[in-house]
Amino acid sequence: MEYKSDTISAISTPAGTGGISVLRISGEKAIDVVSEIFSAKKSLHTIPSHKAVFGKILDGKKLIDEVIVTTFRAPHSYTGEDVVEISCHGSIFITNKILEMLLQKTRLADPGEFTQRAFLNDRIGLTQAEAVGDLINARTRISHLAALQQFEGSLRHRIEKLLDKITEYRTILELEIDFPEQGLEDLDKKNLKENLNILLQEMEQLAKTGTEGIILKEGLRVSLVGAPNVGKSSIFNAFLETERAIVTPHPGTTRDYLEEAISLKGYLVRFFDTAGIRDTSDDIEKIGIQRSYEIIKESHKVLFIIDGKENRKEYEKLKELVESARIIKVLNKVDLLKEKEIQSFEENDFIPCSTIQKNGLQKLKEVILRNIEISEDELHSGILTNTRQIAAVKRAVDSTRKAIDSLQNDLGYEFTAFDLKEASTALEEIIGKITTDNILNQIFENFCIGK
Ligand SMILES: Nc1nc2c(ncn2[C@@H]2O[C@H](COP(=O)(O)OP(=O)(O)OP(=O)(O)O)[C@@H](O)[C@H]2O)c(=O)[nH]1
Ligand SMILES: [Mg+2]
Repeated sequence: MEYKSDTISAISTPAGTGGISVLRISGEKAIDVVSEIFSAKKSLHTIPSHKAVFGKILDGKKLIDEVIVTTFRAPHSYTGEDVVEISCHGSIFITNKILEMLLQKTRLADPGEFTQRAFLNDRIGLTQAEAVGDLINARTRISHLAALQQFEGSLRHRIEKLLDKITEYRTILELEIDFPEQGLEDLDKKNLKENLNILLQEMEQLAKTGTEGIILKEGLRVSLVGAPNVGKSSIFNAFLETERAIVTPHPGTTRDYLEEAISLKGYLVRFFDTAGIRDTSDDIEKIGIQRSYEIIKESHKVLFIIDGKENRKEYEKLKELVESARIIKVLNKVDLLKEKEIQSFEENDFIPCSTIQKNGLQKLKEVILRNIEISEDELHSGILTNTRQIAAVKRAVDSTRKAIDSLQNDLGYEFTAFDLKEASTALEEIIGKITTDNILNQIFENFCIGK
């Protein structure tokens, strides 16, 4: 990627009014440009790096604000270039006015451009750069932990270990290709095969972490589904602990789906309350039900709710849309049912609850989190958290499988070496040893301006 070394500036704090706002300027001219509009006891040029100074921002002779300015001189800054940060009063007018003044001599930063420069200047690795975006977006304890782990380099270490192994096996093969007369002993070949199989397992293990990693970051999607009036919206409200959805005794109350997120034991869980599923001639309700189906298909978990009737037809329909493993069967309104009736549903794996008596909801929450809880040990060892990383590891897995096949079928060591090189390339892409403009654009376009 072509490195643009011009000086950039941006507002780094969110748009709106706050106690303070921070503007950031990075590049060769950063200190010069700020000096021109900043007046303090000493010139910015003489102030040591990493020191904050108090002064005034002036537009000509007109006072705009009293501010604190901090300089970070290259290479000891976030981007590796000269960086200046201006903390001003958090008024939209003041912040925009200062930005406008800066933009007369600098360019507005692209989204993520500060972090992109940090990467291009070797201040941080690629997985770390991605983690910066995740850190900013982390909304719960676990997503914060996952982002922090990646930022600290856990994923990079895990990938580097795999790469070391591949290099070792490639060296053995290259030696054999260059000096065939020495001949790989049968024992060595068997050994190599075993090692490649272990490597494959380790890669598959890593690939598997991606599903959980994405859930940690983007949230577990849980939909509440069932016939009208069974209490979907009531359960939705109970989880959120607010009266978010309208609840009435009339079937067909919820027309369009509602989405709200909560943190369950530190996990981000996104609940979707949907329109009750039934045959209807009402056009609006039909569209709502169609949307329910779409939500169901994209859910990680589906709570199939009934209120004492079998609802066999609805359940069969649901099974056409999602695999049974994702369905959690719930029997609501148990306050209206007899003990015997409840028992027979329990025998069929229904979890009993009542939003009126407020029981069974705790158990439901536990079942929702089942199978997605990730141990902190696993988090520390480095997990995949986005589709780019997952796709690359899958390519590495495929290439390693091919390498094992070619070795098994005696196709020639060149083939095995070639496949292993492919596996290496795929893994190197993840940690940024190999990058293309495409990869970088994909990573940084999701950032906000000012980071
Ligand atoms: N007895 C009893 N009534 C309940 C319980 N949960 C909900 N209800 C009542 O059942 C009725 C329907 O509840 P909703 O939550 O609106 O049901 P829904 O499944 O969202 O219905 P639609 O939006 O029409 O599909 C309301 O009158 C609720 O007060 C419960 O645990 N026990
Ligand atoms: Mg409803």
